[in-house]
Amino acid sequence: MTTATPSGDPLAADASALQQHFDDTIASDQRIEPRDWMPDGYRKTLIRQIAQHAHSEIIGMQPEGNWITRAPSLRRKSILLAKVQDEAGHGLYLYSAAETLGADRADLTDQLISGKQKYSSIFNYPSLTFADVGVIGWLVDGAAICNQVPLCRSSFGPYGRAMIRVCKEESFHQRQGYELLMSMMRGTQAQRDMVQEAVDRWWWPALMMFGPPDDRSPNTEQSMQWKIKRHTNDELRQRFVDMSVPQAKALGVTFPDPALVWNAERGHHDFDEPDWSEFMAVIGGNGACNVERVANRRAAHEEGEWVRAAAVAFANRQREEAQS
Ligand code: FAQ
Repeated sequence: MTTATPSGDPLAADASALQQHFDDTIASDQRIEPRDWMPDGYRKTLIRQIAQHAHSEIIGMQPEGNWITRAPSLRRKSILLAKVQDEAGHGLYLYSAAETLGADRADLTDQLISGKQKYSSIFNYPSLTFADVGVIGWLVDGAAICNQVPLCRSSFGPYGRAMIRVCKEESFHQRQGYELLMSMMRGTQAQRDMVQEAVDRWWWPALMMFGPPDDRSPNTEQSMQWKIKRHTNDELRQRFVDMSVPQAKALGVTFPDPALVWNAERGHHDFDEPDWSEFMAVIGGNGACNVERVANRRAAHEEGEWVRAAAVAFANRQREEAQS
């Protein structure tokens, strides 16, 4: 029911009650659902983050997809096929979550293929050897899990719920990568060298996945207040480094960072800064594979036009038949 404010404006009273309800929901760790009122900035931030996340899953199929036809055994091929297919599923989940906020999926795709919306920097690096498949599973999915487990508690219901399933599947991906690397490390010297070389190339880009340092992250503070993000970029990067070091030791590889040492006082590993100028270049569209990744996505979209048209025609016919 509308109660007028002291100024007597019933609309202003409604707006402040809605804002109060939103603030209370966030403060008490309850979920905001699509039917609830939310501030425009909250909606905009979520659409941006969820769309970028969805685009990352879809573009993220390319580096590993590159190896499906060249996997060294039927077992590795079927595992890789299943993993890449999972990433497509994650993208579709996430586009659906964005749609609950009023975004249009076709519009989001247009923004991706026209270069207006971002996707994760990590997928703009080439996958040069089969060891990259293992390292992507271990480090890239490992970083994705580290970043996404807290997102299961994100304040927006559809996003948090989607993340639960996504994280379960990413955990499987991470283990398959680690198991593949473990097999290679038990193989020949050439295989071990191939793993180390892949680790050297992917380590720094994996650290960049967490985003810019906190003092250069324009969105973190507000996203933390809204409980969209639960930790800052630097906190999650540190968590990832700390969990990766013992895994690297068990595997028998090293990370290409002489500054990476245990700091007993902090109870964490110290490590060097990634090259942030490289990160800025990659997210600005100038990484090794940006042009190729977006061109492939655009071609797939255009070649799929007849499938979308057929699906719409089929749905229309079914509707007409149901009505007749
Ligand atoms: N790459 O203020 P912040 C995966 C942008 S899924 C590109 O810190 P925010 C699964 C950022 O968007 C990987 N752009 O931003 C898989 C913002 O841009 P804008 C994707 C980046 O949002 C595995 C600007 O810089 N995961 O790997 C990056 O608070 C294997 C300023 O940054 C997600 O999307 C970056 N790395 O924090 C698939 C998780 N970092 O629009 C296949 C959800 C930052 O203001 C194979 N997203 N930017 O110009 C998030 O958690 C957050 O959006 C962050 C960035 C942490 C990525």
